[in-house]
Amino acid sequence: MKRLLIVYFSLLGSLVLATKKNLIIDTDLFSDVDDAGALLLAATSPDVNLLAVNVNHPSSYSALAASAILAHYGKGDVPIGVTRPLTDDTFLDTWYFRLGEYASKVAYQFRGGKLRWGHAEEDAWGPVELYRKVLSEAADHSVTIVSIGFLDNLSALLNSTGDAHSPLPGRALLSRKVTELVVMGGAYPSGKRSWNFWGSPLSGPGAAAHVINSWGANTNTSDGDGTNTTTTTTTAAAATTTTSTTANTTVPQLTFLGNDVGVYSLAGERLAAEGPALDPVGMAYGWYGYERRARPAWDPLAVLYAVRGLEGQGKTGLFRVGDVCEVGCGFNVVDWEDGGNRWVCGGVVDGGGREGSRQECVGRNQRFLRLGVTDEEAAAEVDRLFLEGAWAAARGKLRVPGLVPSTPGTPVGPVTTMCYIQ
Ligand SMILES: [Ca+2]
Repeated sequence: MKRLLIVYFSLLGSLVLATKKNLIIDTDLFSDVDDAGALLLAATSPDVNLLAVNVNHPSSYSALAASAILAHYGKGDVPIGVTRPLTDDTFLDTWYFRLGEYASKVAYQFRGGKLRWGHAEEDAWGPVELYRKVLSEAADHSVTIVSIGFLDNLSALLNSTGDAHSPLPGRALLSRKVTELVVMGGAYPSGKRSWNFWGSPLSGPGAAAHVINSWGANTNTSDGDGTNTTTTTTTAAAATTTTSTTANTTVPQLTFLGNDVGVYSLAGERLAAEGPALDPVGMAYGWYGYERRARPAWDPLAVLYAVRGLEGQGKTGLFRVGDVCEVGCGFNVVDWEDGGNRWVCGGVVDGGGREGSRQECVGRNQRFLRLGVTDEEAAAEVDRLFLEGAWAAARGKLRVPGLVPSTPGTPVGPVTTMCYIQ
């Protein structure tokens, strides 16, 4: 009997491991507090194997706050990268003069994890090297990347060349190891100046346009950005690996979560009010929110989608695939000048990425999401998981792995003035 039980629990353990999602989070963690909420969810979800966190805002406080948050929730061993050159900038709300700064406070008051206070430069990985190390060590097609900020780190990864971690160039390495990239940003079918697509202090709209416009494009001639990169072929037959330096060229799924998914799902107020007294993310929502601590849940919802996928779509699922194309597939195009975006439908279009190019949507593997529940239900689910994760960490309890069913609770108050810093 004892032996049977050992076998049973071994099998159970295998199943549990098999259901965990390998996540890498790429976050700005600076100008809006929902990034902190997203890290809370990723760090406390029993369904996540958090491989790394890359920070795409070049403030040392952003990196240190990520380290502090992960350490608080028991994930202090997760490696952290940050884009360079680092500054000691802190957030100042020059739009509304009502939003507070939280990153430096979290970084100092809850310091811990991989990065020592005052040593972000020495302790943090370069984001490209961290990507390359973690991806090279992962099983093929086993990693989900969640981009909840600017796309500079991902753009740099795509431009990277072989190194000690892998002989593959960046795009080929990503195509081999990543199964899905989830990008919070844009509006669908079209929008202007989505923060994550134009607000990068390092590149403006350039990084977002590079990553998105070149995703799964026919790159026999160019990426659509004028830069020649690895040729990607979208046919399954061509996906066979022939040498150690040849990529499995399957194009990973690229899923967008736009402004509408989360803008009216206000979360964080309950965590700040009902969570543990010394919870870094609950306090961050308090510091950030001025008179209201609930914020649009863009980034936490992006993490939730990355973990759950389209589970329960059409029934109880939080998300469904958006559809604006009458025929065939579509893909996203980001304007290189202003970061606006538009969803292009159809089989073949002219000038999809840049003038003069002909680009197909087939094989680009892109889609965008809509909420499958009400805004209030989505917010309630985020709040519920915030509280569950924060209290579990505070009490030092282990949570039972397994997908947690949605149980929408009390909506978090009315919508008030909000801004579009994501
Ligand atoms: Ca963000």
